Amino acid sequence: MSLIVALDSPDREFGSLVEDLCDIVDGFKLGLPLLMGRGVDYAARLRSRCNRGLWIADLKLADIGHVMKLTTSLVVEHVDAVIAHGFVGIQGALGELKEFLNSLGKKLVVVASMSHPGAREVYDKALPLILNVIGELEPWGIVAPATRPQVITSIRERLGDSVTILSPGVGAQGAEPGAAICAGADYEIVGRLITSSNDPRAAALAVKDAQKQRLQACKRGA
Ligand code: 3DU
Repeated sequence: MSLIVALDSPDREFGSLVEDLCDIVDGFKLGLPLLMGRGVDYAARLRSRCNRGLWIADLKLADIGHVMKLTTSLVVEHVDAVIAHGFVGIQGALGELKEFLNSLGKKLVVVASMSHPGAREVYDKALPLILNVIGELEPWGIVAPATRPQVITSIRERLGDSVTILSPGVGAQGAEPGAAICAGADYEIVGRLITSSNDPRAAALAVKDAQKQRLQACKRGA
């Protein structure tokens, strides 16, 4: 199963957690509070504890291309992929960022929609426009909400299999492990359910097990 762990808290020491989870997860997503609180060098220190899987800087960029490139350049050497918002569009923004990341052999992940309830207020209404941007830009990956699997399914139908879909919202935000994968996602992103556990390795293994069971059930059409 495909599991990426979100590390967000700036006042936690995540080194041993990363080491503990390294052989059972598919990567780590580093949030802005962590990167701002601990500094970008912390990303390198964490990565030295687990040099496998996909490492993502969740910068949630939404600016002109010039500034998004400046921000990205501060951390990009320590990660494989960077997350940006889709609503800023391509010209003078995501197009420049994608070119910059391509030149470094790094991946661009674009937010198509979000997992919190307020995403219905604007994001859901803007989804067709954002999908136009994504369809034209062809980023490596997109973010779509595990909390609303029907959004994932409609995005997968619209964009096809070539894009990688990463879905946050599992656990603390209410989605059950496996629901997003059943709906068409490639990875589920899980933060607090694992990082706040007394035994993060056992929590991650439980998520993987639940994903497997859910996927078997949805393949049977349950
Ligand atoms: O709720 P959790 O603790 O599992 O963390 C979810 C992570 O995914 C967190 O890093 C957050 O910034 C990110 N995320 C969303 O929760 C929702 C989105 O739509 C996009 C990213």
